[in-house]
Amino acid sequence: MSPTRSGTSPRTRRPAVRATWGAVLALGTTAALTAPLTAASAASDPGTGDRDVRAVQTEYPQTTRTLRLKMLTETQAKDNAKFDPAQFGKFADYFSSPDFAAHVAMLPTGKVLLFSFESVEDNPQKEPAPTDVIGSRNAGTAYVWDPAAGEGPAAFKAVPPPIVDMPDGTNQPRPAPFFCAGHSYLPNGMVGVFGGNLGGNGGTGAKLALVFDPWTETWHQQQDLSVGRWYPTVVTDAEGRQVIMSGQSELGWGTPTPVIEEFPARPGAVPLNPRKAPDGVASGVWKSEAPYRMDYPHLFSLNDGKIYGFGRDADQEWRFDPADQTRTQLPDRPDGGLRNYGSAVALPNGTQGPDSVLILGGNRNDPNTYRFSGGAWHKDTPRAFGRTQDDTLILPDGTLFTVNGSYDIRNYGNGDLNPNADLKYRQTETRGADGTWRLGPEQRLPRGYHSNAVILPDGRIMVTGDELQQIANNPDIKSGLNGTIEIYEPAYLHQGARPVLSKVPAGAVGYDAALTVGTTTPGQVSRAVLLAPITSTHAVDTSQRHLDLQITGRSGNQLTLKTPPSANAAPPGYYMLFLLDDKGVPSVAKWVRLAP
Ligand SMILES: [Cu+2]
Repeated sequence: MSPTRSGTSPRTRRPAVRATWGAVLALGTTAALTAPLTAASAASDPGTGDRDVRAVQTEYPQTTRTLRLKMLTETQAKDNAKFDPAQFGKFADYFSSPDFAAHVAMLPTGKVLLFSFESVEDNPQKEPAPTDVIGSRNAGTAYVWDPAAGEGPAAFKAVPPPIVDMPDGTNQPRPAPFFCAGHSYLPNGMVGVFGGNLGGNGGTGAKLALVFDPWTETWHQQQDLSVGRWYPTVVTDAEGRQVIMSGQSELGWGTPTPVIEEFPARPGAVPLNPRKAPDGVASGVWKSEAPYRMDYPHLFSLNDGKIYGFGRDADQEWRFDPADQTRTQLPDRPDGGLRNYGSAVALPNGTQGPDSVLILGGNRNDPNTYRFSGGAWHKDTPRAFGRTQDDTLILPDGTLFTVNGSYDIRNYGNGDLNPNADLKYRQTETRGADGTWRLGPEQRLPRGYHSNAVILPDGRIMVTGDELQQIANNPDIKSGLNGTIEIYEPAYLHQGARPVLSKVPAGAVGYDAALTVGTTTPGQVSRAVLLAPITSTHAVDTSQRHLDLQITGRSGNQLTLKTPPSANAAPPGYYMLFLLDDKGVPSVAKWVRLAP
């Protein structure tokens, strides 16, 4: 066990509790799902008589999955009946997906990229990820989901990563094992994915560098990074260069790399052309380092053009300057402890772009939130309870929405690799304009480790991820659809007629410039908001960003807006433009590309 680990790693620990769930679930009560279980419950298993099922399915049969999902569905409906959709929004849909979606990216085509790995387990009481597996079973998977196509297998398209021969000594080609990598957007709207898993040694960093082109829906391999990175973070800076920090190196778990790299290497130009994907492009090493003890730091490019890096350890907080590649120490986070996989967001700041960051989850015992602004930390309004593995999204109206969460890695409150969840973590929570939080409707599936959520251009929220719960509650384990997606409709979608954004310019728009757009509801528009798309994993989302745009002119069905003042305020790339009415109800967004 490495000293950098808290001792709770599912990668190295076996489950403390092994139970068969059929007998327990047959009781058909919520208590059965929330009570601690013992081996004594491993009784009459309806799956054991079936000679065709694989061993793992015998250990955890379909009947168990079906009953569990039924119970979660029923308790969700019952508990959510008290929430008025016009006040709290509602969970509106739930359907199967072909990917676990440990990683997601909202694409400027309107589709969503989902990627993860081939699982090595159908039994959710065992580690499902091929983290320690060496050879071809350590492989990546990827799909795009088209929300316009709804649900069902035809709404998804497989977009597997390139076949690669990893340097693991086996000579076994496989789809690139890019899971537990880091990612952010290139300024041309493509997704850069860096790092991955080489297998063995408790989690070993791969040097993979890949770019996904959302228009051709193809992957493009770049030159290897200089070090392996498993659990790195990537942020796009104001120039549009992707800065890559941390991650366990090619030597294995417990060897986080301090090396900072950027893509593409200087002096190469950043990719600005949406029709041209980089191929075989090199990354470059920074002159200063980022010596994070823990991986997946929260990185943000704020409106001073600097990168702020908030480590999970309270004393590992730094500011990085991409211009001269230097590092400056920031004050320690005041909670003084370790925050393990909680969310963080760069807070909306009018038309100027974010200058502060809110650190939220990561400590199940601490409901407080911590805001870094003006060079100092401030204890901010608490949520209802502490949770880890949560995702917090900035909605078009500037409110924050927390979804997902659990007790610890692969732990839902009843021990490692025990899918029996403390159901309080299913509750969503929203931070309103007054800065206070309130609990809202609950999601169907508890989703912890590897959970994700993105805001769709139509304002709905897609919730997905967490292979362990998706396996434990799969409506048909033989279907090949391993994951699930749940759709949440925020309260703003239950307020009646929405403003309409009818037209935006086809080409790129510059900074501090006039932006003329069309609307068929000019009298219903009081605000214009740019929202950066979300690409997230492991509660890390460096990309999301919220800016108000000044409305400088109105003429009939045309509005003139003023674009952000500089690339520091909003790095070059694709943004969703929403028009909002005076109640905060957003239009369906259209994509706008900012370019220098
Ligand atoms: Cu992971």
